[in-house]
Amino acid sequence: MLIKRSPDILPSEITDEKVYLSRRQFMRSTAALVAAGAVPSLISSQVQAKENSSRVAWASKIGSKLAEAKNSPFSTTDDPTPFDDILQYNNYYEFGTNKSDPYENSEDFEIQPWSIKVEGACNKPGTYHLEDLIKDSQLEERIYRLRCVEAWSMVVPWVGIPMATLLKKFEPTMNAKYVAFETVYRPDQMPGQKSLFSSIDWPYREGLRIDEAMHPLTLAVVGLYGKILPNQNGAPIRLMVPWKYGFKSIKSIVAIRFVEKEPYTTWNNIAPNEYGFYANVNPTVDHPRWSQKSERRLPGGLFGPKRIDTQMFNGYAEQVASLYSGMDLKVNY
Ligand SMILES: Nc1nc2c(c(=O)[nH]1)N[C@H]1C(S)=C(S)[C@@H](COP(=O)(O)O)O[C@H]1N2
Ligand SMILES: [Mo]
Repeated sequence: MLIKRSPDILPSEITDEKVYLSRRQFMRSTAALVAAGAVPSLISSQVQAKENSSRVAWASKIGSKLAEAKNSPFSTTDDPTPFDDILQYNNYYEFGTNKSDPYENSEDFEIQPWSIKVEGACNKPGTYHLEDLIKDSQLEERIYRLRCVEAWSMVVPWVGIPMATLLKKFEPTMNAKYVAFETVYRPDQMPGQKSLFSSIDWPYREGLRIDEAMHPLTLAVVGLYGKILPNQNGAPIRLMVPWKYGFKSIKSIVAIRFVEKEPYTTWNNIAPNEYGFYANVNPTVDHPRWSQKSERRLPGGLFGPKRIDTQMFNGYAEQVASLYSGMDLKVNY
């Protein structure tokens, strides 16, 4: 996601395979790979999400619902990535740009009380307490592949409700062609939002076409591995759109807006030629600076990173390809 090269991004993430292999001459030993974080599962022991009183309060509100989450037929049979890796290898620039920063810096982030402001083309705008929005809904566990635009991927057992179930509560009108989402702006708890070097115009914003937002695969996530979402993964509520690059799946949502025109979205605004509004996972359309044909699946193996082919729509083509029929996906990347 970075515009300029930064040492925290592994060559494997941002360069094509050929350049990557030649750079690897310099860091061939397993020790060097471990130090560089290429094999996170080796360096992480059993860590837990860091707790604070607001998290304990939230867990006491929805813990029993999480425990009753039902399995979903939409889950992949790919091996889930270990909890440790999901907790410590994150993109959440509000807490810093290194992969371990969100784990390190989000301990004091407060997730209670939490409300969401709903605006725009709907019959039920207003400010809603999060618990009121999910208390009547059955939670589901959905094991999804997550493919970052940086060419790494994980498999995550999310817990949530269909985004459609959430959005329908607000009764969107015919003018709701898109849905815009916004992350909380709280610089006192989010050091990245105070950084003078940030290229992001806070708050982080994302958006979907209404049919994408209402698609049965699109999830409003409140949990992970059966627990409330860790702060670094977007507590207390985030979006998950499994067929799109990870940056679409915005974290810690405080605003939902139904709009008529394609909304402002953070990465598209920073570098429109690199990060499209659609951002569908597509191995046939390379990022201008690296290939999207394959990805590094976390965790790595004992002897190095695990590279696998990237699938069209991240493997969800059967369910979502029809959303884009007639569209040129090289133009609408
Ligand atoms: N608010 C916010 N949401 C965000 C991001 C971010 O920096 N800020 N990063 C995105 C990117 S690039 C990815 S790959 C995923 C990572 O989710 P994870 O850390 O839970 O694996 O979150 C996305 N959502
Ligand atoms: Mo990402």
